[in-house]
Amino acid sequence: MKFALGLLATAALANAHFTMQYTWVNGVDQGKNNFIRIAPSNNPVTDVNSKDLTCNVNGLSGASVSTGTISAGTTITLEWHQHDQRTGEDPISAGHKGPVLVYVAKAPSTAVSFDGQGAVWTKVYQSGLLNPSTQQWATDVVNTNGGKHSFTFPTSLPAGEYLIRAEIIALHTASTYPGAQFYVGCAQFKVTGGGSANPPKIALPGAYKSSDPGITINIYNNLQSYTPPGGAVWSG
Ligand SMILES: [Cu+2]
Repeated sequence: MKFALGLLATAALANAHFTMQYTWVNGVDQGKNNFIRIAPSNNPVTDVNSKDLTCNVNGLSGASVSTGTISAGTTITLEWHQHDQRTGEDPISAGHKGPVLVYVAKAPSTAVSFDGQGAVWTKVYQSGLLNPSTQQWATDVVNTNGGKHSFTFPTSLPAGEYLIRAEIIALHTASTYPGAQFYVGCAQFKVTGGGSANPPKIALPGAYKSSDPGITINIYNNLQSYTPPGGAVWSG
C-alpha cells in the first residue's frame, strides 16, 4: 500500500502541469469547463510557432463549447488546476514560476467559429516578477489564491463575441529553448455594451519569439526585472 501511494505521489509530481478549468463573472462561478475550449491534457505548449499557442491543443474551434454573456466592464476571473479537482494539492504546482497574462480577441462573427489566427489579440492584463528581493512571481499569487486571477473587460472595447485567452508561462526550465512552458486557456463570451475603441493587436502565434528575453531566460540568477512577451498592456 505504501508502495502504491509512493508511485501515485511520484506520478503527480512528475506531471505537475495544469489547465484552465473555471471562469467567474463578477465573482460568480460559472461552473467547471463552461465556456472553455478544453484541452486534451494538462501538458504545456512549448513551441512558440505552433497554432496550439493560440488556444491550446484542439483549440482552434469552439464547436462544442457554449458562449457566456457579459457586459463590458465585467470582472472576469480565470481559475486553473493541475488535475480534476479544487483541493488537495497546489492549484498550479509551486515550482512553476512566471508571468500571468490575459488577451482578448473579437470574433468576426461567432466566438464558436473563431480560430483566433492573425493579428487579433489585445493584451489586457499581465503580472510578472512582483518582488525581486523575495523572487515572488505572479504564479505564486495564483497558487495562494486557489488558482485564480482576475481582470476587468475594458469598457471601451466594442460589443460582440470574444475569445478571452489566459496564459501562464512557467519559466523554471526556460534557460534554453524550447524550455518555457505556455499554459493557455480560451473562453468564449458575448460582450454587451462596450465602446468603439480599436486597440493594438498581435498574432499568437506570431508575436512570441524563441529569442525573446521573456521566454528564454534563467530565472535562478537573482533576477531583478522581467518583461513578459507580447508587448505592453493596452490601457483601454
Ligand atoms: Cu508543469
